Formats: sequence, structure tokens, C-alpha cells
Amino acid sequence: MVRRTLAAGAALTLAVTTGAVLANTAGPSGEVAFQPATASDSAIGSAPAGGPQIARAVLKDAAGKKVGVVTFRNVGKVTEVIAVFRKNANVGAGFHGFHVHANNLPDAGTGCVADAGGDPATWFLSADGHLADEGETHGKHVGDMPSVYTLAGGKARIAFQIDKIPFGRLVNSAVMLHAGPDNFANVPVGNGSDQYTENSPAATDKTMKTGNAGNRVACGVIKKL
Ligand SMILES: [Cu+2]
Repeated sequence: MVRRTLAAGAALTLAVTTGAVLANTAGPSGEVAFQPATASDSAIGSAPAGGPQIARAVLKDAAGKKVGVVTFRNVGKVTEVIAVFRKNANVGAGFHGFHVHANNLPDAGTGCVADAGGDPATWFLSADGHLADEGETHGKHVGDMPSVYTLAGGKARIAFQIDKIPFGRLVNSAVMLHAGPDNFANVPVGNGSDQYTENSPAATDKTMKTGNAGNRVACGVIKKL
């Protein structure tokens, strides 16, 4: 337990408990990838004396066209997130799954790599699965974020707060926008007449990992400003 008094702003004391270090246990093909905690993780809850820490991801589509900007502003225990997608972003109108993906497993490459002429299912697999800690299922991944709703012309603006990802873990991870809505793994599995008893275990397992939000259509690596 570390107790710090922030120099910036009004006197504010935050209690910080450094989390356990977790190992990478998932491959790049799944949506879940565990990212080990780093020394910089302890930065959460301690806005530096110089002011908030800011990081940004510029999201591009498979063709390399800039479609949006996501800004993370850490003000202590909470990080404020503002995502803006351009008019004519060409990602389709409606809800889109939106997550922070790990980007630390070298097997499938790193960063946001896509072949615009290739199978869309292969786009941005260079980044790993959702940023997650061991045992978390989708909807509870530390990298899960609210869905983006794009207007008919492709524009979107969404602002929200997150409190599960230390700032140090955000940096160099990747923000991913998916083609389709995110079901947050809300599959009512069971034996009831209104439950998806016909679902295969594999399908259930998949949605518990990804939310079945579909292909990755825009990606940007988070860089500290
Ligand atoms: Cu995702």
C-alpha cells in the first residue's frame, strides 16, 4: 500500500495497491491476451506533479486512412477517454465494439498491420487480444470499453472514464474498433426455453472471449504524449 499526496490541484490523498504480476498465457489468435504488469503500472492513482498524463492513439483503417483519434488523460485513479471518429470514416453506421488490445506478444507481429486487399478477418491481428488479467471473461476485461456509436456519415464522438487500466499499461497497447456491435459476452446459456441451449461450447467460449464484435476495422497504438 502506497499513500501519496498529489501536488497538482487540491490536496488529494490516494491509496494505491500495486496489482499482482500476471503472465502471458494466450496466443494471438484469441481475443484475450494477458499483459504482464510493469513497473510503470504503479503510476495509477498518482497524477504527476506536472499535471495529468496524456496518451493518444490515431486509428487508421486497413488502407491506412486516418479515421479517428482516441485520447487518454489520466488524472489519478481515473482515466478520461475521448474518442472522435471522422466524417466519412467508412466503418459503417451503428454500434462498434471498442477495446484496448494488448500489443506485447511478438508471434503475430506488433502494432496495427493490415492488408487492405486481404481477408478482413486478418486485419490488425498483429495486435493481440483484449487487454485482460488472468481469469477475466469478456465484458470484464480491463481493456473493455463502451461501444462507439457511429452516425450515418461515419462520425462519432464518445467520452467516458475508465479505472481498471493503469496508465502504464495503456501506453503501447492498441485501441481497436470492430466492424460490429459488442455483445459483452451476454449469452444466456442454459436449459431454459429462452436460453441458447443449442449453442456449441466453442461458440459460447468465443463470445466469452470477444463479444463477437466481428472483424477489426480500425486500429491505433497508444503513444504517450
Ligand atoms: Cu477488440
